[in-house]
Amino acid sequence: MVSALFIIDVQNDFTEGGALGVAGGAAVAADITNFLWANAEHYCVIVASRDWHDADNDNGGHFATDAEPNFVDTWPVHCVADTFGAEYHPGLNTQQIGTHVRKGQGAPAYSIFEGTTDDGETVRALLDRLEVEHIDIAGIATDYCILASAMDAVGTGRTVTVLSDLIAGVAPESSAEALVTMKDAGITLVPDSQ
Ligand code: VGL
Repeated sequence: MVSALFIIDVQNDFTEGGALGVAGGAAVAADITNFLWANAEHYCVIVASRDWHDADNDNGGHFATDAEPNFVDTWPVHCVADTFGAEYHPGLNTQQIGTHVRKGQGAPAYSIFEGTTDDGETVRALLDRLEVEHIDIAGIATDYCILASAMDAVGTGRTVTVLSDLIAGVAPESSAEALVTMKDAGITLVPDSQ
């Protein structure tokens, strides 16, 4: 089986102390690094995404500028391109990441499939070119970018597994709902606590 690993948005702003810090984010970075030591060789490609928003606009209403963020579809300013908050968390070892995807320039982009690689390729084209059959997914945030990326991944007709020990969510309730939604869509959770 030809498998890819997606590492979603393990960035300073999505970890503790960041603009949109998610509890458990730093642990996810460290745990993915450990996972990579043991498992990186099983993947034909390891793809990591970063939210990469514009500094000079509200990114299509994604940043709450006139009101308080609702933490559902408006957010504090986060992951502005070329800032510390947009960098990968230092606990994530990026050595084995072969492909870097950036998304969200001027618009909300929860799914890795909305981004492009440093070579300008879409994620869909990359997967097709490498004849990827299966995708494992880890990272942040369970209830937003993991959910959107996993649903798009399964929508390409591939089998998808969310590594549920290697994810962290914005809110407990929406994260639990996201796991159910993913499972209902035929996505495998490993381990499966649902
Ligand atoms: C995300 C909220 C806003 C995520 C991105 O990475 O899940 N969440 N932007």
